[in-house]
Amino acid sequence: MRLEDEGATSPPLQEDEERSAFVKLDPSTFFIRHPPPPHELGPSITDDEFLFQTIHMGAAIVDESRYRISITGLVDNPYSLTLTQLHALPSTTITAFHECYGSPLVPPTKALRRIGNVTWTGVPLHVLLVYARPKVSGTYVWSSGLDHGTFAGVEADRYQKDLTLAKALGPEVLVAYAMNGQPLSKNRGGPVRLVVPGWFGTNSTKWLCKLEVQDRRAEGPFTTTFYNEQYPPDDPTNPYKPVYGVQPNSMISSPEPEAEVVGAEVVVEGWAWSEDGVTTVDVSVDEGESWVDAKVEDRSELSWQRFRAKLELAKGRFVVLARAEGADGRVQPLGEGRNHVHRVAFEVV
Ligand SMILES: Nc1nc2c(c(=O)[nH]1)N[C@H]1C(S)=C(S)[C@@H](COP(=O)(O)O)O[C@H]1N2
Ligand SMILES: [Mo]
Repeated sequence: MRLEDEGATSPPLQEDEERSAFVKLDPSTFFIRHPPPPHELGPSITDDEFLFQTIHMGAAIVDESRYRISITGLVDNPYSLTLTQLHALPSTTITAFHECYGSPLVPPTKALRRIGNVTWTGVPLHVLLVYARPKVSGTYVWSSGLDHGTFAGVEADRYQKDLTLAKALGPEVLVAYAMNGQPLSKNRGGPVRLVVPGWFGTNSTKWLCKLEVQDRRAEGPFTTTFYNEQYPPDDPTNPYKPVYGVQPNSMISSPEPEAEVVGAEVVVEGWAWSEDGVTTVDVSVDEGESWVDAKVEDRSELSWQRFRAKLELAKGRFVVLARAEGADGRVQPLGEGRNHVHRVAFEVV
């Protein structure tokens, strides 16, 4: 089915009509499921049960029979889609890393490695947007979820995010209804969520009910108070920047912490990722005095990339660290930063 076909779309909705599909929140407040430690994230595709979850105000239970996604704003052809209509459109599957930025309430100094790598299936956002015919004044796309409530004492009538129209038109951005081949669960954002591969998870709005073309950034708390970064903080010359693209990052999945490795040859393995892909990963056992170049697999779609280095080591205790360089030339910091290098202590016996 194509959007142009008869019966493929539904009429535009009245203001807030899409919200009638909201039933209730469960859980009804902030909820986080932490990822397992890096050495348990060895497989290329992360199982749902190993993938972190981040929910600010509660998870929306959605009445699928009432579900409508509204495509509106600065467009010449506003319309809406039922779930059946969305499912009938040609779909795409893409493999991509999925990373949470971390708490927007504290300065971004510590690495959390709230990360996984999964496949998403859905309808490319650009297909839905082009059919709506954005006006030339349109520069952003706002996305809204069916959840609402309070986060960190701030009330929000919806979870609302934005992305630049340029990113929104990229082939990788999906209005998704499946992850790893399974329908999206409630906590994962089902029945439908936005997925913005290459950008931090916060931009991938769950329980998606509305897409609007606009001529400015969204004005709710999740794009102004939260996830609008000024770092270092309190420097008036330092502008606020939206939390969009993911910086170069990596983590070591093997050896695992406190491992006893037998023999002189130690294989260091892990994952590296960044918005534009990772070109180089270097490994060091002397806090960056000297480096060994790891082999990095080519990027496939927006997947994380495996790296592997073989080290010849004497017996004793070591701390290994890995540092990724992105295609844009940025490298992970050794010290402070939300993408600082991962260190693993182990022993050669
Ligand atoms: N509607 C809605 N979408 C949301 C959130 C939310 O609280 N509400 N959390 C965001 C954040 S911060 C992240 S990291 C990802 C997490 O997606 P996951 O729980 O499927 O891993 O969803 C994003 N989308
Ligand atoms: Mo997040």
